[in-house]
Amino acid sequence: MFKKHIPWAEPYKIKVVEPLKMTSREDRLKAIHEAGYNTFLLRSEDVYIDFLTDSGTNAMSDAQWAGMMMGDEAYAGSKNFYRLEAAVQKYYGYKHLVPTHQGRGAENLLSQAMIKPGDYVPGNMYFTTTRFHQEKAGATFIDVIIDEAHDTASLHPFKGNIDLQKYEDLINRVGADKIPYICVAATVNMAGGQPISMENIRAVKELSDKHGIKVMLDATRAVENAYFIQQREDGYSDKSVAAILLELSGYSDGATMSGKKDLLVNIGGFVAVNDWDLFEELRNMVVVYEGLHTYGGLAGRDMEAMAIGLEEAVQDQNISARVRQVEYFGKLLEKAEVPFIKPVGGHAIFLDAKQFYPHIDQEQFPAQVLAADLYVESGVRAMERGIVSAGRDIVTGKNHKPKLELVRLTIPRRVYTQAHFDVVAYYVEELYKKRHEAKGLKMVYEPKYLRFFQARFERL
Ligand code: PLI
Repeated sequence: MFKKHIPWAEPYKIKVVEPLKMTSREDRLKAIHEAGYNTFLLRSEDVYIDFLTDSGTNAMSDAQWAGMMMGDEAYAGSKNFYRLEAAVQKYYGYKHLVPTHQGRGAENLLSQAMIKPGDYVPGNMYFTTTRFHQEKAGATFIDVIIDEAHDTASLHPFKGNIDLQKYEDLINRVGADKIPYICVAATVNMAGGQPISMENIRAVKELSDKHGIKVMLDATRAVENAYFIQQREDGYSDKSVAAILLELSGYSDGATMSGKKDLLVNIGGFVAVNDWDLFEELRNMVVVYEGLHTYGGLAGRDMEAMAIGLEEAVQDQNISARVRQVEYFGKLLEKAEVPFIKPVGGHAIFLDAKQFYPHIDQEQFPAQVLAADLYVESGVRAMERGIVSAGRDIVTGKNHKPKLELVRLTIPRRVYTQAHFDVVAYYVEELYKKRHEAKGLKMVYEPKYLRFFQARFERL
């Protein structure tokens, strides 16, 4: 265990460096204009510090790079698949593994295998790709997260918890036979990287079992969730993160996984389940969408790096340093009195754009504006997580209007040092000082699917 009063440091040192490019304000004004005020459309070469995402942006260890040389690039039965399968069984406890190229590949397979048109899938807030695949398979997504998750000021330690009453009400309203599974995210990305408690997921599993509903975990950042349980929940402070992770996933029947986050790789994912018949269906489908069931769209070397990454990710000192970097950054912003979601989550700081730019109407995309302005101010890239990301209702075509209008400053694992956080915090504060000057945007191009990735905007 790590005592709060003892200074901490990253449990690694730097062996290879990648130079960063600094640009002028003029360069950045031109770049953001050309990118249609969408940070997803910037060229990475035009970015100074890249806090767009923690997805696939991890720095791998020397052991992982060495493991990549051990890639067994056989079409079928690669030894790296069996190594990954064993690691997933050991740390998550699921019986059967189907690798996929990344998380949304796993979501596609699971949604198609489990959902019938007219079904309902409850979840603790939505994630963009997850909800998309559920809806594409014919389900209606129902948010059953606790109300505190929508309140940026609430200091609830487990804002990712499911509201059991909301869940039970849904079961009573539509019937358990219309609910193939509940999708439980650990941590909850869109709520600010907020964890679910062990007590809550245990209760969710009990209620689900009573009604014959499966519990499917979005395990993308479950190691971070396990760390929060160790730090915040009674009875867990003496347990290892690995032991907590195993107990947590034990309250689910399977999981989809984006290895690009917790598992310290640049590409990879999987779906893992306990039920043999479901596994058979997934294993059958993966050959259509991803590749043979022993590689699922990955090279052997990628599976090896993911297996080694999983072993590294669950080490207490590794995950502690990961989350404490985010906390350090949060403390700097707190000192600057910038509005952001508290408590600080596991992978990112989420600026509260509604409070940052209260004069910009939600229909004029305050979070999109803030992400663009931060880039112009500093070369730092962040991501909109508000009305643009929320998209449109699949039936009515109307904009979803999420309560949370956020800009996510996401921390890649093992990539940046504390000095980078000092720099980013400085620029966020500078921008906050001139917040009254900001002007809204209008959307001039809206893609049909997951619009936030490619939408274009103009200044009002
Ligand atoms: O990006 P993928 O396809 O490997 O994974 C999709 C995905 C599923 N669940 C959760 C909670 C995610 O955060 C997630 C991807 N997140 C991205 C890309 C992010 O920037 O947060």
